[in-house]
Amino acid sequence: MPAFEYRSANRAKRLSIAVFVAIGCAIAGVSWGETIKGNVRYVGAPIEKKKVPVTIDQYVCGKDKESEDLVLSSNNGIRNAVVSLRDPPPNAKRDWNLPPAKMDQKQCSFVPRVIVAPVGGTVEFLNSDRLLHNVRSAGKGNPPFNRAQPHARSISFTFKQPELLRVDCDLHSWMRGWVVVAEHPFYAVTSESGEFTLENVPPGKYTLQIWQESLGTVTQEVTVGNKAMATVSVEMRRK
Ligand SMILES: [Cu+2]
Repeated sequence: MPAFEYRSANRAKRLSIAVFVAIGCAIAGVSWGETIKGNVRYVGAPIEKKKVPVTIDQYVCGKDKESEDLVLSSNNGIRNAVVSLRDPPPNAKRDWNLPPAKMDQKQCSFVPRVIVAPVGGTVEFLNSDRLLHNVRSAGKGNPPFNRAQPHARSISFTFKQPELLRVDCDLHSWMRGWVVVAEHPFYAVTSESGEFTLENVPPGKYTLQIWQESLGTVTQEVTVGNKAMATVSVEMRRK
């Protein structure tokens, strides 16, 4: 076989193998990206648990509430920290599939306290308590809102701009929630034990941004390779 034909045949063979693997992965639902798995941990002086004075509506809210602005697991895993890629890969999908974001009001707390919603997505606020709450937020990129919310009424808002929004209830001063309006899919909220997973991240070097409402923001570099799962341990402390 002449050299040229041989090279062409080889190239065609390599191409067909690549196409075959790509189709195989697509059928199997395998993505090309990798997973970043990690945990966010508190380091520093022990945190004293703060009590929140419940002055009204104790029949629903309870008499004693613990502050939820920094909740740690038994080994100092930080709950409700938001982990994201500061510089997402190019062409990061804007309209990704997230289940509809919901934030309930239960026993006079926002549950979950921290949620992520995509830009253009809707957040539904609920009230499971048999009393009146309200939901108020003074966003800058998104229109501010302030709506009374009787029991069992659902109120939905759509957010058009990426922003970190604080949500309050004016009737119960301790109530606080956070809506993270995200412009790309690489966001995660840490679990009770401080763990998080970011999936389908293309190989590359990234800066992780980690935010927690009472500890602020820290960053950490992470490299995602072609094979192994990237694991990260993040430490946060009081500033
Ligand atoms: Cu309330």
